[in-house]
Amino acid sequence: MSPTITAFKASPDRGRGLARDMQVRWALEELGLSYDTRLVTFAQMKEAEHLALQPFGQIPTYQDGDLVLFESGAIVHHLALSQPGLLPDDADGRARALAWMFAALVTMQAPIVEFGMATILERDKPWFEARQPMLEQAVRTRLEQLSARLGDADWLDGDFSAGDLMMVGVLRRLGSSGVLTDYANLAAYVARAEARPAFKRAYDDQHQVWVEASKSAG
Ligand code: GTB
Repeated sequence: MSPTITAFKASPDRGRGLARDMQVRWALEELGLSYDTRLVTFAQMKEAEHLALQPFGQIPTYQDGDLVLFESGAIVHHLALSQPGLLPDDADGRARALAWMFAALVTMQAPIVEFGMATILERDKPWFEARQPMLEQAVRTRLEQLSARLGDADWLDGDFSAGDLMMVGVLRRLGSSGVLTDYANLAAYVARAEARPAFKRAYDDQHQVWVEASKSAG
């Protein structure tokens, strides 16, 4: 039986592939694994049935037989370990790919999400004008460091890995801010990842969910 993931019934990102089911879909596609998707509303995510899968009432979740997982990074790591394709063969290489996954989810994601959320939620607050440049600078500091490390390489450490998948998933959240365009090698890195057939399949599938949701809403 195929595993089942959960995703937004009507994603607030309007099908731009920014919700975190995207990384799980992408990993499944990279590995050539089929899967089912169960769509949930915000209300359903807070009900006991979903909380049993995801204690924080969020998507994505992953169910495969008796195994229930939450946290997109843990799900992608589990999938990457399950078969070749997203991690190097050698133990040291696998450890370094895991380090890049953590770097994406902790070091890069924290300032990027804080910057993005403030842009959306704090525009009318008295502190916005003073705080926003500081949040943007925190993002730029990390982008400069990442850009220096990537240099002119295609991927962060050898072949494309789960580390790149998670990193690109985080960097894509900067899309509408325009900040990424100041870092040419990072913008090219994201574009290179988005050109992968597995990314496109995952993107199209989650986009179709939003298309269907908007049809039934209208
Ligand atoms: N650490 C968890 C993981 O990586 O799995 C975080 C999961 C998470 O943040 N899930 C969000 C969620 O379920 C959806 S992805 N939120 C509902 C809730 O908390 O009630 C985050 C997200 C949401 C919206 C956009 N967007 O509109 O652009 C982008 C990303």
